[in-house]
Amino acid sequence: MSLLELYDASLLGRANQPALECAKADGALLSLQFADLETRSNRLGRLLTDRGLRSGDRLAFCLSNRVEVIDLWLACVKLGVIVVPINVMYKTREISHICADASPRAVVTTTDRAGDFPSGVELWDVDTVTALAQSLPGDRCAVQSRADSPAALIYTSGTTGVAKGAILTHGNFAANALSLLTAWQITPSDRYLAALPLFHVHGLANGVHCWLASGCHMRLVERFEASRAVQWFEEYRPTLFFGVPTMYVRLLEVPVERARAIGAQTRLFVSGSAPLPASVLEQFADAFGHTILERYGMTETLMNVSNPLIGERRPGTVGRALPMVSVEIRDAHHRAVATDCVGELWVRGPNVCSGYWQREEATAAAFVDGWFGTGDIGVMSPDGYITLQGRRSDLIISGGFNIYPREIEELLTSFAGVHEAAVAGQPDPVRGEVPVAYLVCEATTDFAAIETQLRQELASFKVPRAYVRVDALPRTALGKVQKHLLPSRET
Ligand code: MLC
Ligand code: AMP
Repeated sequence: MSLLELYDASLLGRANQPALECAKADGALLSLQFADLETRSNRLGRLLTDRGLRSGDRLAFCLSNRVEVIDLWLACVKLGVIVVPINVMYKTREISHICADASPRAVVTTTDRAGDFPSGVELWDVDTVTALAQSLPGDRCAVQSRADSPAALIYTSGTTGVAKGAILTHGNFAANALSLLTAWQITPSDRYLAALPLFHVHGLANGVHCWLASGCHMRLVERFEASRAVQWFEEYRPTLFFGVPTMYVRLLEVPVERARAIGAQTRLFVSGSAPLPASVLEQFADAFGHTILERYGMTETLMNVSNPLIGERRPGTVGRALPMVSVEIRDAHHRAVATDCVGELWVRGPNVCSGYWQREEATAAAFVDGWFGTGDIGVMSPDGYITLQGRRSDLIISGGFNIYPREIEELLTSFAGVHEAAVAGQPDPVRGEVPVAYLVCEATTDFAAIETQLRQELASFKVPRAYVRVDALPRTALGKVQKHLLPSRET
């Protein structure tokens, strides 16, 4: 099945229903029906075809949330073109790696970002592309994709710190959408407030797909801003909100009476991408009158596990396996462990990616007999609820964005005078964790200079919040750094 057939229930079946609203450049609200999205993406599809893009080619985008990302996604799905989202916060170094690895035909972006791209990468200005497409025919031109046709390469890192493109197929996105629609009972009468970035699977595979597959209404905002969130909730009156824990922490600042009123009009608040602290769940329930529904997924697998819509949302757990998804907790020898015993989560189902782009070894290492090893450690209760307890690999999640310490450590040790470096996550009440760098270095090492350089090479959320000079890194007899023994520190 092509994703297009799933979307057609709304694109064609609900053509004259309101579909989407978002702010235009002048601040006025742009309202579109599903038929408008169909026409806009057909026109863009013509332009992409005229520019030589064909099924299987890659096209990247590096954009904040805006309607053109939706146009681009729909046009590419229709043409079988593989979309490569790039995090807008990435700097030249990070972008260069993705462009070299995915070799997109072009990157759709804004002119102010041109300096962040390596030479040789073709850049298309989003406004120019949109304006040119407007004069092209609006009738549909689509190829037949299959469930196993790649729809997107979404970059995510392993322990090596080198980002790999997870190949997500039409079938992966379709299965994920159908699973969530069923589990969370999303219907055309829902109203979804979309504040998650569309360059990650939480915003794209869950948000956009629950919207398109249900034919509900979506309000798209450029990015989550705590100071504007109350206004969005009060004006738009969403029934659905998906967020990372940091967004819920920010929403706790909403005055209690307004929080109650927002809670009364909202049907479902979902959290994922990082652990939701039990204290936030409790405080949110007190203020908004809702127990946030926590679920668990990852880029490579989309959504695996969810607390139930109806039934017990058990605090501290991520719930039970979603429809169509098999989850097993295994020991290091791939044997399933008993309930209440700790092990690694392995998953299998139509939601799991087909592998990593042009990385046969990494793909082979990730799968055993069709099961995908998530690297997440947890336990399953006798009634199937899963509690996550950590990760097999070194990962910091800050505000829902993943940070691989190894990437930062390699940069740090490239500075003159830095002999050894370890980057560890330090608890943070808002972002969950923030990175802190521990350095074995010369007395003359200038942390300010290191920070300036890192800011040019890394997305801001990866830049350490503090630098700590240590005499030596605590290591095991085998030389592995014991990060839990590093001194904690006020940032
Ligand atoms: C954050 N920043 C952005 C941005 N979001 N910059 C540009 N575009 C965006 N969309 C930058 C800010 O400029 C700032 O930079 C820093 O991040 C913090 O911003 P803030 O305004 O202080 O926001 P805050 O209230 O802390 O909230 C941050 C946040 C953001 C929640 C809005 O962290 C966010 O959007 N997180 C979502 C991540 C996500 O979608 N993850 C899903 C991955 S998929 P500076 O320079 O001040 O640091 C996955 C699988 C799964 O994990 O299970 O879902
Ligand atoms: P990403 O690589 O960005 O897709 O991040 C996926 C990782 O986020 C998972 O492997 C988990 O470690 C983490 N994650 C996602 N959802 C949750 C959750 N609800 N609680 C804890 N960790 C989560």
